[in-house]
Amino acid sequence: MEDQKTRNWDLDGIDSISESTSNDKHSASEQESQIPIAPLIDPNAINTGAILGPVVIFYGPRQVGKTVTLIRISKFVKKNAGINIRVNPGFRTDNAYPTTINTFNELLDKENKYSPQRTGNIDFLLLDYYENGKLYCQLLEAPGEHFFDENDQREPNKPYVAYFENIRLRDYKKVYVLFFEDNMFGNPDLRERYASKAATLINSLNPKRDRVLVLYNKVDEIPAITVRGKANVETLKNHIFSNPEYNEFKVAIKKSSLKHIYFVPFSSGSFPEIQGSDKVRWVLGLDDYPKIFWSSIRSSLDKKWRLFG
Ligand SMILES: Nc1nc2c(ncn2[C@@H]2O[C@H](COP(=O)(O)OP(=O)(O)OP(=O)(O)O)[C@@H](O)[C@H]2O)c(=O)[nH]1
Ligand SMILES: [Mg+2]
Repeated sequence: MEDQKTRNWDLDGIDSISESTSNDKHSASEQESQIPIAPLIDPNAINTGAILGPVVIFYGPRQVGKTVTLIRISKFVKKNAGINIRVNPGFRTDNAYPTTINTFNELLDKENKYSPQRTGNIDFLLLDYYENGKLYCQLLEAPGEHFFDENDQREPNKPYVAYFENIRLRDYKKVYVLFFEDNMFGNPDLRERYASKAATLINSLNPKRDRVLVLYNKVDEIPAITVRGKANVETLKNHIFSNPEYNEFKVAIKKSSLKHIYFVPFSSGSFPEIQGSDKVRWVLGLDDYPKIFWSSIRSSLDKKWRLFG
């Protein structure tokens, strides 16, 4: 695995995410002074053989909300869609993976009080979604810099890490969920470079086995595309396509022979800051967003591609 020096993989992160930590033993200043340095993951500890497909890949940079979305959609499908969820136990063989599994399971079952602000220990995992006892699909979340590293000047041309290349080339069915948010990176140049990398990905896909879903996250923060609290898909599309920074992305989408590309506005809720604390409360949003996201995933996973289906 290359260049993980800035990885925000904080194994103490659980302190800020579980309810049991409301008597947090760290003061805010202590927490701020902790500079989370990621442990390097040995590439040999990543077992892509655990991916049988179809796999839904959460593709997006750091902090765009992949982990929070993973938790939100998982809570929704578990409660409303009869899906049984298991963190795939064989995806990583490093010593930190059991903590990842426990943290995810804890977040899935508990009512979250705090936003998983330091989601480091649940940043890299494979979920198995079972329906009627059969594996329906898998969801992969990986650290943002594995897709686009805003700290690396080579972007958008930085090569992907080896395990992701391996997944990309495999024949199982894949749905790439391309994450965007408003004012991404707070930097137009980075937005353009990220969109360019996403465009290159789209151009490289195989319409026979690949699907794309564009997820525009944190729409709770964009009154311009929400009407009566709900985001409108056409407004969202215009919002993306009218942005010159996303021109290359727009061209790739328009030229693509991929089957239907879904545009999904998304919000996991709202995240009000708690005064005097470095924590952010997570007020779970309405089910509308995960409902639409889930039905778009299902539609993307055409029946004939379903494993055992
Ligand atoms: N307003 C708003 N904020 C959100 C939403 N989802 C996530 N966030 C915020 O974004 C932060 C980052 O979310 P993560 O899910 O950790 O981001 P990530 O993409 O997994 O980041 P990496 O694991 O570093 O690649 C969270 O701590 C939340 O404060 C949302 O729906 N709305
Ligand atoms: Mg994450």
